[in-house]
Amino acid sequence: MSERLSQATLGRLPANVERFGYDRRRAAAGVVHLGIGAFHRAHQAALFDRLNESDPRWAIRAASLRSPGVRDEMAPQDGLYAMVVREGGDDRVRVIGAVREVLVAPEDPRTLVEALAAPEVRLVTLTVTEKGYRQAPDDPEAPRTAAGFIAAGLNLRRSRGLAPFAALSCDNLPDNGARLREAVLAVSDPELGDWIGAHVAFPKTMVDRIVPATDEADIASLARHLGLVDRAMVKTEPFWQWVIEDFPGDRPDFESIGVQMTSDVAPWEDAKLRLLNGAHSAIAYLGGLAGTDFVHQFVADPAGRSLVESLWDEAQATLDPPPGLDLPGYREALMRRFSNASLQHRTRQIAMDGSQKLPQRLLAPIADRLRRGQAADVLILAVAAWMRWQSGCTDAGEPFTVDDPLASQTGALLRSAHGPAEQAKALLRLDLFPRAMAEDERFVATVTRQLERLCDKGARAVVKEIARR
Ligand code: CS2
Repeated sequence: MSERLSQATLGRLPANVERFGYDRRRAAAGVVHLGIGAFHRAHQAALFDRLNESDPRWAIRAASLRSPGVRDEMAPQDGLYAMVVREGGDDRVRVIGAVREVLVAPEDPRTLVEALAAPEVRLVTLTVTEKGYRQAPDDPEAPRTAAGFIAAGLNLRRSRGLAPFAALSCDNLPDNGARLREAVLAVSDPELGDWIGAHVAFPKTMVDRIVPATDEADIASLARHLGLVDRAMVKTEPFWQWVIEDFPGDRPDFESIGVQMTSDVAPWEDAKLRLLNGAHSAIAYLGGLAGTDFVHQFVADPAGRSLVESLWDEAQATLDPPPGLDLPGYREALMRRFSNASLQHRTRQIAMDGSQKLPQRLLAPIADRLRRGQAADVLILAVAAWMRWQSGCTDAGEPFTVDDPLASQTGALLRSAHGPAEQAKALLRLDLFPRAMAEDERFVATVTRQLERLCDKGARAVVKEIARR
């Protein structure tokens, strides 16, 4: 079987496959999305697919800022793909029609700038991952980065007398709106900067849905179900959440699709980053070192589960939960989400780009606890596990490539040091560690002790010891 899912083959889908319920050709493309990965396809695009049923102004023109991979998968399918929602051996499949086309920025930057300046565009959204916000300054005349494209698009709109769009960062960073605004202003000339300052909204957002990378087995099993091949499919869990700082202007009726609009995203963001993502990173490094392939396997082991609960006890005490967030209930739901065995979420996937993730997930709650004179042994153990991960070797001696923008730097620092104490000290020189923390004696002593334990006994034994405590 090799025939693809597409507009022409839609009619052949089995009856139990749900599909978009609006006329795609008549929907206006009110959104440009930068960075079309699996997360976007399973979160925002799937939600806007619902939105278009009542207000067909929110089709998406998406762009890849780096490679043509996603475009090459989606173009032969007319932008269609299936979202497979998995839990307990039960798969619900919906074909999503919200993505109109995929542009590849490096192939044709002008077309993307023109797309950003199209009159019907009201909203520009981004998922460019954490490292997308730390790129070198860009040139709006020949943009390469998300910030560069946004500045160039806004500049063109201003010169044509068009209203600006709102720019919505959907990446897992605290204060993501302010970071995006800063990055865009850094590449704008003063006049454009003033216009942006006066007219452009950069709302803060919190996004949540677990979306493991699709593999060939997923594609093959969906093909058996659909009778058609879909190389752009995504798999995900039933849960999703999106909290957006409310903003003025012609925006989608977010409330109608279940998005939470608020004046204060920060407490939602902190809870999600420190509980969900913090635990994810701990599982990624401790599990990865121990040879545990999947998140659900880590929490199926009582010792792993108890480690996650201890980490949450430490992190939870640093939170100031927003009204409406019941932390014990949130933790219980999270543990259920992590236990979802049909997702097959790889620890290696989460381990990626740790240097960009640690500050908001682990170092921020550690700093809060140190400031209050509280111990943070489990959070610091997770940092030590990240340090050990930088050696590129599991506890069983299996080598792997450290996938991180700082990998060559961390590799060099480790090679210059002998033994865990020197290694910890060397890595603490990296910018990602706030100076006050790198010089805090309690922190240095604890991270060194935890790294020594990991090197001596291996991650699995250390996790067991902590569970027995
Ligand atoms: C994960 C996140 O890969 C990772 O770093 O922690 O992608 C996580 O699955 C999402 O933030 C869930 O919303």
